[in-house]
Amino acid sequence: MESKIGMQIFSVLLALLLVSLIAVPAVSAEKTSPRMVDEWEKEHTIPVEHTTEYYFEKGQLRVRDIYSGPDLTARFNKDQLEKTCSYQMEAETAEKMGYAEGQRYTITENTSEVFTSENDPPVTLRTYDYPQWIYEKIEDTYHQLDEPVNIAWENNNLNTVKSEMLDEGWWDVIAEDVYYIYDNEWKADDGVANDPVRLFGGWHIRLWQMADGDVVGAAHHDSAVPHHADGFENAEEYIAAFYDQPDDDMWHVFEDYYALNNYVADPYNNGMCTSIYYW
Ligand SMILES: [Ca+2]
Ligand SMILES: [Ca+2]
Ligand SMILES: [Ca+2]
Repeated sequence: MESKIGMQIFSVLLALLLVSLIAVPAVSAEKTSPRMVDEWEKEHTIPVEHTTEYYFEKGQLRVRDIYSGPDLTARFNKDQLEKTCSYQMEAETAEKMGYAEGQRYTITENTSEVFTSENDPPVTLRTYDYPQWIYEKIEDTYHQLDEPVNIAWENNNLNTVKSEMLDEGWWDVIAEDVYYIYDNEWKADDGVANDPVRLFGGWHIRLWQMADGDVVGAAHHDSAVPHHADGFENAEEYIAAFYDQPDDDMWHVFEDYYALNNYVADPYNNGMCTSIYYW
């Protein structure tokens, strides 16, 4: 009897935990931060209304993000910018997460976001060795995310970098929303994660091979589906440690080594990128 009640309490706690994971709105991280904001960023910051719609039907959770506002319309000549992501999910899981079949849930926030067009890429007054931020593509615009580049492999290649993660049992073919950096051109990421789906969360890094021979990564911990980053600094450390094991003779890890001026308050990113060398 006692254990049955125990199980029931456990189930309720689990359900509450899942609901609380979902109830955290997937809003952008804190904008007011000690980092210096470049002129280019200031010029491209636009006040917008951001609406997120969640809709679960027939084993699929659809998340639709819509950005709108007069400044956005004036700049891009569109009423709104819209993007939809879909996640496969059992009805039972969706229900535990608080999504009822056929029901629409909506969250709206007023925010200021950096948007640009393909031919108007980010420029910084100071040149950094690596890109600072990553972007999502919405229709034909690029939206700067509060997601930093936080690991760099000097003079290396994507497959060598990946091999240390694959050795840990990580996956190269994963479900992910493709994001971009600007490196003389807009480049799509190649992601690696500890779980291909990360239904209840997981570790994930997006990687890019840069034109100058370096590899850069945006490491984060993903929340449960629908994903948003709920950790940066912890993921940077967790992944960097794969290159600093007793048998990693050639790798040399310098934690928080390069100032990239991309501090994020929440989830915390200290603005210092970890540099990893191979020699
Ligand atoms: Ca991949
Ligand atoms: Ca290793
Ligand atoms: Ca760091």
